Amino acid sequence: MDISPLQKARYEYSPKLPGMLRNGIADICVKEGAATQSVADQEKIKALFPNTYGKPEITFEKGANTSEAKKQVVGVILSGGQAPGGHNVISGLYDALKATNSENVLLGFKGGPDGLLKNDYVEFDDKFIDAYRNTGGFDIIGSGRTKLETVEQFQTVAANAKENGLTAIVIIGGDDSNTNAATLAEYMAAAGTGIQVIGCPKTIDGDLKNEDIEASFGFDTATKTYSELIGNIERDANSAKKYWHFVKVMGRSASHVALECALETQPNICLIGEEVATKKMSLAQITNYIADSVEKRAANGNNFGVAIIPEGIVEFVPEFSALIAEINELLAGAKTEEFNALPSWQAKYDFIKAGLTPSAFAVFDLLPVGIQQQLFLERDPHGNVQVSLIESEKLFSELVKNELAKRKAAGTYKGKFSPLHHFFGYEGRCAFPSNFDADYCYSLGYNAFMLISYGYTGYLSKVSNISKPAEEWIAGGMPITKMMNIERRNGADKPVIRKALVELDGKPFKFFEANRETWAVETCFTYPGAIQYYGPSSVCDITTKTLALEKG
Ligand code: FBP
Repeated sequence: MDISPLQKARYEYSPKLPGMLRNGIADICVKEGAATQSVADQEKIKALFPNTYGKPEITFEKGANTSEAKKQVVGVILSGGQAPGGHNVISGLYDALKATNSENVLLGFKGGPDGLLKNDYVEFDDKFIDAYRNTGGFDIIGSGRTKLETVEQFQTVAANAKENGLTAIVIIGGDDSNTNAATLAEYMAAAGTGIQVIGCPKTIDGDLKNEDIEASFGFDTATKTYSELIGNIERDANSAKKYWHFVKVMGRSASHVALECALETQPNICLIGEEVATKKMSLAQITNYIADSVEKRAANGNNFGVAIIPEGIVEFVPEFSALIAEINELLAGAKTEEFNALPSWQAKYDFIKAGLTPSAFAVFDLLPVGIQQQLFLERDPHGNVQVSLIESEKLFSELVKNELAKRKAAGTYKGKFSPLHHFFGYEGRCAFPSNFDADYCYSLGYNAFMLISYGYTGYLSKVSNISKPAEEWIAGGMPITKMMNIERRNGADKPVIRKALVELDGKPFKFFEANRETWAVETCFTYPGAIQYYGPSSVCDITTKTLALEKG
């Protein structure tokens, strides 16, 4: 098979492990910390996880390995959206497992949780693993979004695991997948299967983060990839001086990705969903905020700029989420068919006008027709508006265009406004992992095996102190229940890992806030360039600005 020179070179890259894991398996001992408690709702979580709750934090140290010598057969899955570094979690896990005992076995279950349910797996060997080391993507075994949450599913997983002689399962996923890992671990313990379950923190969104998990893997590479592209666009904008670029970036509800890209590239505008929600900003306020920047820059002769829009922004605009709730009601059940049967957009528009409250209709009427139609056409299997498909980059550029037209008529704005639109998401999810992600992921996988060999279950593989060089990283584990609280999901109270949104009093946001007024008017663009894999460590091994600010 043909491979690129970079792919070939990356196969040969040796990921860096935390110092305490570097001397070889025989020299890794464990230190248990104090018992833990969940972040909230302690009594409820304890009652739901009687076998796995309250366990201690784990740290690995250099010292004689005292783990039980037994053959391990481990199953691994990749779960949810792709994130750079998943292949390295698997290679780290494989290397630790084989270094401990060459008879140990690693099975990769295909297509995410479905693989565990359908008993569809491959057995890894050196040749297989070597073809994926330090590469992006999840194509080694694929991924999937099936939720593992019912007792029937757990029974099936347990039966398949037993059939294959599994001693442990590793789930590589985000907050939902690791919530499932905790529930599966509890089931396995309660049923006395002896099968351990360990999670690894993945997601480019950066929202699986807390006082224990400093970053989810993939965030570093994905944001560096988007920042490279945004920096290139900024340079193009500053060269041509004729376009305003509206760039939507992935990240689901949280705005960590948008904020990190803004810290890396210093655009004129970056919206932060969490701020919009806290300040209860209206569409008009957001529009005016962007239009002010366009107007001020035009007054200086700069009819160009760059605005970053987080994927989940519209959900955070209170009037918009109220509108979406009304639309979902309006088209509930059979009414969708009635609506779809209407002969023209005008007839549909009249139906909408008659069905929405005046305040919701006023918001609807403000939207560009393309977005209005999107709200009614793109619907999920339950008939709900698919918020993530709303082209918010186009929504805001249209609203700004309309506002500028008014300002032009009033004589306050004399510039030219030519918007262009971009959406960066899938471009970053399968990039070759940065050295940071390659090292971090390999360490998470290696460490996951150490947790298995020392008999732990219901733990998240934890590697901390990651803003420092890898030598100083600290390897260990944290009970997943420590990160859990009770939240309302689909009309029921559920134990879930608390999602981390952007903290408005956190250092990354504060830094952005302190600078954004200047960035909005002046041209302060910075150009991060492509991820560098080789060269000085000061260029190749740098972590995100978010992490540097949080830990600095
Ligand atoms: P995870 O939360 O599973 O890591 O997925 C992240 C993500 O990339 C989001 O940023 C994005 O909204 C979503 O996946 C897209 O999902 P899909 O791959 O199903 O289109």
